[in-house]
Formats: sequence, C-alpha cells, structure tokens
Amino acid sequence: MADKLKPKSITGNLSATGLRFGIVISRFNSFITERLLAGALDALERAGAADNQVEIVRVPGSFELPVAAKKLAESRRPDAIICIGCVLRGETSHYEHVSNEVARGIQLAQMDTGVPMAFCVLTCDTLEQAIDRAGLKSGNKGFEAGLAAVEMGNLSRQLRAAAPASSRSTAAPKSPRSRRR
Ligand code: INI
Repeated sequence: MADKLKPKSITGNLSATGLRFGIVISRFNSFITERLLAGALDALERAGAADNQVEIVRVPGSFELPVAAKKLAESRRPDAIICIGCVLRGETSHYEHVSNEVARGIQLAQMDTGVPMAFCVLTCDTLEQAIDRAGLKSGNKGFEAGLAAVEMGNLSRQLRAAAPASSRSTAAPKSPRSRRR
C-alpha cells in the first residue's frame, strides 16, 4: 500500500464570490421547473451570489435547453450554467427522444464551449416523482445543481490558472459544432 504518496488535490470551493452564472430554464412543466429554479437561486444566494452575477434565459421546452445553453456560453462566457427542465413520461415514445437528446445536447454544449453545465433536468415516470425532487421528499435537485455550478465554476478557474500561459484561453474552442448559426 502506498503510504508516502500525497498527491496535490484540486477541488472547487463553494463560494460564488466573483463568479458569473447563467441559468437556462424550460417553461414546459413550469409547475416543477420554477421550483427547481427557486432551489438553484437559493443555492447561489447562500454561496454569496448577487443579482448582477446571475442571468436567466427561458426556453419553451427541455429540447431547446442545449442550443440556448450553448449560445449563452459563447456570448456571455459565464463561469457555469445551470440547465433546468422536467420531462415526464407520457403514452408515446416522445419522452425518450426529449430526455435522451437533452442530456446528450447539454453534454455536447459543455464539451464544445468548455463552460461547465449543471444538469438539472428531471426525467420522471410520474408527476409525483417530479414533485418529490422539486422541494419535497427527495430534496430540491435545483439546489444541488446550484452548488454543482458554484463548485465547477471555481474548479474551472483554478484549472485555467494552473495551465501554462500559452495554452490559456477564455475564447470558445474551435470545433465544427461551435460554428455560429
Ligand atoms: N418538454 C419538456 O420539457 N418536458 C416534457 O415532458 C415534454 N413532453 O413530454 O412533451 C416536452 N416537450 C416539448 C419539447 O421539449 C419541445 O419544446 C417541443 O418538442 C418543441 O421543440
């Protein structure tokens, strides 16, 4: 067992001081998403964020979250973005398409832009499951996403600062998917 090796460990802290955040929220199932938003704002406020550090963008449904998050990341370069949605299973396969694509799209958007994106999209079989996760039995997933955004925003800054000056850049990386449309 290695008992002498003590590698340096890098972790983002939970202070929002000096950070800027974007929140992209879906209006579909707003009964749930507005509660998730309240949880996310509560987390940001407790971490020390002020009004002028947070910008909220509203989209029609969860399917639209990735493109809005990507454009927000490219135009405003916030330290982190929180993506909020709620997909509820219906009678058709629509649920699978929306939930798969929103997860994939948000991952692509954060990888393309380098801006961390907290995934706060509930994918539930029933409304009751969603309510439980939006401030009832299972806590508030918006609050968890808010904390994840603060931690990842700080971690990103630290990792950027630790990079050699030649490789440091605040601009969005060039990739075929990051071309403006
Ligand atoms: N959007 C959601 O955010 N949640 C859902 O449960 C949902 N369902 O089930 O239809 C939903 N559909 C709308 C979709 O996100 C798009 O807004 C729409 O297809 C237009 O592109």
